[in-house]
Formats: sequence, structure tokens, C-alpha cells
Amino acid sequence: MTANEYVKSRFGRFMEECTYEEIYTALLEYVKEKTKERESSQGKKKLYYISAEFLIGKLLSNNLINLGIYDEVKEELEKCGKSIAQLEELELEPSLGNGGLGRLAACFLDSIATLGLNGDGVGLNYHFGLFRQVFENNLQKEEPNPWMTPQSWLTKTDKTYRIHFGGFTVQSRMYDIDVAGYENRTTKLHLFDVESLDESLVHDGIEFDKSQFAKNLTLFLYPDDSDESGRLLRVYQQYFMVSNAARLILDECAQKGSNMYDLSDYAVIQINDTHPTMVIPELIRLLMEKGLTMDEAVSVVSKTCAYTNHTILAEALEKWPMHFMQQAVPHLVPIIYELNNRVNKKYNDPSVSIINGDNCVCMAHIDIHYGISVNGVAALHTDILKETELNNFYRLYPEKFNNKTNGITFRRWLLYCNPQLTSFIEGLIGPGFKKDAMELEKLSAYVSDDAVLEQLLKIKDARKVILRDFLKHTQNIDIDADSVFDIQIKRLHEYKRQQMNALYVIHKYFEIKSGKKPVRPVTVFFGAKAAPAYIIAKDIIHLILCLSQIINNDPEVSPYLKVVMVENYNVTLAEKLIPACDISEQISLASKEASGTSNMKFMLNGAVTLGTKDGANVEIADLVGEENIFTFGESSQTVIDRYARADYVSRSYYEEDEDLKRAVDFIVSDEMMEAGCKENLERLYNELLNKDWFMTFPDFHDYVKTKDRMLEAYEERKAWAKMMLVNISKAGFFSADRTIQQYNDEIWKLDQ
Ligand code: 26Q
Repeated sequence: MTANEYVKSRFGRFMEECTYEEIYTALLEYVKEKTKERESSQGKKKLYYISAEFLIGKLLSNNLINLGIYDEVKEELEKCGKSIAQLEELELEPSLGNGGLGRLAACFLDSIATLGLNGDGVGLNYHFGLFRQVFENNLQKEEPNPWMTPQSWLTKTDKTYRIHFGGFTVQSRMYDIDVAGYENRTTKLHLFDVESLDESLVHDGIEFDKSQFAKNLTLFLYPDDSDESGRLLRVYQQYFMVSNAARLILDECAQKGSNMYDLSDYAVIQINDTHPTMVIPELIRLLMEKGLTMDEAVSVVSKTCAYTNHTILAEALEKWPMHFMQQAVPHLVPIIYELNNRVNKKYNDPSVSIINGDNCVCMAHIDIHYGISVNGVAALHTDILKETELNNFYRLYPEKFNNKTNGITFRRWLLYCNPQLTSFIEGLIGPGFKKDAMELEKLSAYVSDDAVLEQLLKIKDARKVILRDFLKHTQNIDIDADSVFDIQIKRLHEYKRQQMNALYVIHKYFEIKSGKKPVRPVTVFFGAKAAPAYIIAKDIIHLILCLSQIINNDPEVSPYLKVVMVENYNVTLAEKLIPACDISEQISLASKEASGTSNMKFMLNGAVTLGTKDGANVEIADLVGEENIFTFGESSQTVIDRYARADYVSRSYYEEDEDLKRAVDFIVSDEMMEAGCKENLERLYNELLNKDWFMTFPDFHDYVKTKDRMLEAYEERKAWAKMMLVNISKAGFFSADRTIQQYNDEIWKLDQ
């Protein structure tokens, strides 16, 4: 049955006589049915990818692509005078993630399904997800972000559990989202919800009663750990997630014939950062309930769990106060004490204890001692874990440590988001790259082909026009499609250094004012949400919004420079921004960005990277060669050494670099005070002058020089196009299919 026939059977009318809402409803059902027809992955052993975040993005078009019916449905719609783009606008984006870690989990599910592996995702069904960002008076405001419409991708299942907390019990229910692999099998994303949830608890933006756990457990995704107020709730959420996951796993394994002693023949659990760590003591507890001794249960679980680390920021490594555990999950406390005793008896080294001197539980330590594998997410990151952050553990368990450089799904980040580039590539090298991303290397045959290079530039121009029109339509922003598109999109964090980019903007502003005009206008795009309680991050947003107001309204400057901060940056916006990008900003302080994944999406879409030697940028540079990337800034080793010496004084850089001083002083200038709030701007100014913890000042000069060199290089259009082509041709390594294959070969070992 075609989509149109389905619509007819559903509404008694063909598409041309239906509203977009009706077509959307029908297509959603149609796709769900088609997905169900696909073979689901089977096998004795199954992977459970447990994650507090799955940033899946809109699913309609992606599912159509993976089912192989996108073109057909698009044509059917067009024949009826309907556009798929308009249809897509009706779908709400589930914001079930903060950023990279959640998006990675979503890309991994796509690859697991595409490779036909037997693996499911397990997470939580947050009703409002991460907040929706709105700008008011140049400040970020947070609003709830409901996404569950009556017709959604969720399927209610009849799987329910009773989950016990200290002092109360809740009933859970599992909801499923089918994940269609690219022309292959399907897997499932299981999202657990609490039956007693009360949405009416939410009032005044994203405020809600944080004490009524049974009613608020799955209301919101807790933004990263700079938000203090919900820390205890976060523990409740985590336990709710893993207790459900553990029950599901044990049920499914029992059903397949496991006697529980052989659990690791039936299940492998990937713990996505420390957020699901309590699955370890919870599984031990449940196995003991089934009659295993503590020794036996520990041994079984220790063969089943593997841990991925996504950060080296010490402050982001979860440590929960023991009294949180006492209150939320008293039944896990004796197990955690026993796990700690065993470690202490064996190693007698407080630095590797599970319970630290402040009586906090170090979640990562549980994972490392009681798991089979510890992996970082890019080569540099894994090296730093081994040599510094987790060195004490590496010396105990060298065999557990391994690297799995992140990847992205090319279905969403090329085939879907950039059909123009996709069909151009297909015309040159055939369709093989869609299944085997390494085939993109075949493009290298065209690096000196003028017609190809010219066409590549044309496609980029076309994508810039599409972005311009999209931003006009959705956010009423005016941009010049002939300008250079310089884009930084990621969570707002000091270590990612959006503030350094803003200082560059101020520097350019002064140059233009003094008559030094760029040969071609530049548009600097930002997209970023700040955790609601992360004060300085919100001040940086304020700085950018004020700059954008001042610069865009200055007739002397705006013909040459524009600053655009898109509102509510999310997956949908990324899909529009990335294909249009010329300059990919990857400017984190070296050693701080575990991997980064937008860097991969940008290169795949023909942007050139402006980056520090951090995270996966290092591997990008190795692949494309120094002549096809613009790197700058101090090395990770220099940075690590400087932290160790603790002798960084930002003020001395400020005093010695006039350009820098002028840019920093502008933050508290009269113009800025008029556009913004004194309190926020002064706080940011003081933070930079007196602390600058992520060392923007030492890198500023090199950053300015390198970006200017890049803008010059942009004018050599053919040479630039060559760089674009090399970047695309080398992006194959960053396919999540490669990453997942490595996880399977080296950790999961599922049948294929
Ligand atoms: C911690 C404690 C309490 C509450 C929340 C949190 C919390 C929540 C989210 C801590 C961290 C996160 C998210 C981390 C994250 O997104 N990390 C990114 O992971 C990507 C995928 O591996 C990498 O590419 C990025 O470099 C890394 O920053």
C-alpha cells in the first residue's frame, strides 16, 4: 500500500483533500506499521545501551529514509501539492538530551539497527525534556518543552514494574520507540515512565515542586550538573531508570533460558557516562534476591557491564553524598558499602575507593572496578584518561582501558540533512558510500577537477540560501547569504569558549570601525543553551545577544559583520545550520573537550575546521592533513602543565595585548551597558580578568590570526573547495557504523 492509499484508507480521502495534520497522523501510523514489518534483531546475547539521554531529533523523515521510502513519499506528496518540509514542521522535536552525549546515543541506536545488532536503548520518558530557550531582553529564559502529542512515536507497552524508593513505591511503565536501521533491521528504544506523574506540578516556566518524587520523576531532563537544585531528584531519576532496566534485562534473559549465573552470555550493558551506574548495585541486589550469594552476584555483574567516560572535567564526574543514597535508595547502601570494602581491602588506596573522604559515592569508581571495559570517546581523550585523570585506575586495570572514537550517523547528517550534496556525491562515486562510509575516499580522485570543485561551491551557496530563508521564516532573522558563514553550535560552557569567539567579534567590530573592512562580509552564528543555574554561561549568552544588537544595528559595521544567535538551538536547527557552514568553530581549551561530534558533522558537509588540538579535532587533522584544517592555540600538554603549576594569571595577558584589552574592556563599555544589564556584564568582565579558568586569553591572539588567515583562504575559492572536498572524502572514519562495529568487536561481542 502506498502512503497515499494509506491516507485514503484512514480518512476516506486522498492526500490532496487532507489537511497537513491528517497526513501527518496517517504517515506516522504508516511508518510505524512499515517499521514493525521489518525484522527485529535477534540473538542469544543482547546489548542494553542505558543512557539518561537520547537526543533523537524528529523522526518522520529519518524513518522514511531508513525504510527506503523517502523519495517515493516525497513525490506522492508533491503530486498532491503538499510539501514534506511543511509536514516536518508539525512534528515536535523530543528534547530528551542536553547535547553531545545524548545525540551520540541516538546516532548509536541508528547504527546498531543498521548493522543488524541485537541491542536496545533504555532511558527515561521525560515529558518536558530539556527546557525550550527563549530570549527576552537579551537574556535566556527557560520554558517547558512538551513534545508528546496524541500522535507520537511512542508505543505504550504493558510492561510495568513496582519500583521501591526509601519510603515510597511507584509503578512504572515502559514506552517504546521503534528505531529503523538503514535498509536493515529495527531495534527499540525503551523509555520508562512513572504512572503517578503529575504534569500540573509545573508552574512559572520550568519551576515545579521538587519534593514530590512520585509525581515529578519524569517531568524534566535535569540539565547538566551546574544546576544544584535538582541534585537529589537526579538520584531518584537515575535509580528509577536503572531499576527498570535491570528488571527488564533479567526478565528477558530468564525468558531466553539464562540461569542467572550465565547472565553475561545473554546480556551486555553499556553504561553511558556514570548516570546509569546504579545499575551495578541494583543488579547485584536483584540477583541476590534470586538466590545468588554476594560473591556470585558481584562476579556475574562484573562480567556484564562496560562504562563509557565522556568528560575529563573533574566537576562533572558524579559524586553523590551518601545521605542522598540513604534517603533515595537505602536498599542499595549496604551493597555500595560492601563494594567499597572489597576495593579497600584489595588496594588500600583511598584514591580508588568508592566512598571518598567526604562520604560521597564516586560513581565512576564503581564502573571501573566492577565492569569489563572503560572507554574514552576520542584518542586524545582516552590517552588523557589513562595518563592523568584515571591514571591510578589504569595502573590497576590496563586491560580494561580502550578508545572508541565517536561517530555520527550519516543517514541523518548527510543523506537527510543535505540531499543536494548526497546526490552530487552519488553522481560522482555511486551509492556505495551510503552503506560503507569509507567509500567517500573515492572523492579524492576529484580534488583537481574544476567542474566538481565549482559544483561543490554551488551546493554550499544553495544551502546558505536555504538557511537564510529558514531563519527568516522561523525566527525572523535577516542574513546575507553571500557572507562567510562561521558557526559555533554546542552547549554553552566556559571550556567550549564561546566567549573567545565573542571577543573575536568585538575585535572585528573595532577593526571595521577603524576602517579595516573584511573583503567579504562575515556572519558569525551561535547556537547554545546554558544550564539554567550556570550563571556565567548565561552571562556569555547575554554578551552575545547584546553584541548582536549593537553590531547588527550599526550601519557602519553591519554590512561587513553580523552576529546571529539562534533561539532554542536543537537537532532540527543543527540539520539546517550544518550544511550551510563554511567555518566550523571547534575552539575548546585543549584537553577539555572529550571528543566533540559537531566537528564531524561539519566536515562531512564540507565545512573547514577552525579548531584547537582537542578531542576528535586531533584525529580530523591527522586524516585531512595540516593543510586542510586551521589549528591554533596551546597544546593539551601545555594546558595540563599550566593547571598543574597553577600559575595562570589572565590579567597579565590582558595587560600585554592591546587588542585583547580593547575587546575585553568593551564588555563593560557604555554601548554595552545600554544594550544589556550591568550586573551580568560586569560579572563576566571580572570573571575573565580575575580567573579565566579556561584560558581564553593565552589563545586569543593565535585565534584571531588564524581566523583571519582562514578568511583570506576563503577568497581562493578553488583552493577552498579543494579543502572542502578533502574534508568530505576523509569523513568516513567518523561514521557511527565504524564506532559501533568497534564496540561490538572489542566489547559487546554480539553475534552478527
Ligand atoms: C552530571 C551530574 C548531574 C547531572 C547531570 C550531569 C551531566 C549531564 C549531562 C553531566 C554531563 C552531561 C553531558 C555530557 C556530554 O554531553 N558530554 C559530551 O559527550 C560527547 C559525546 O561523547 C562528546 O563528544 C563531548 O566532547 C562531551 O562534552
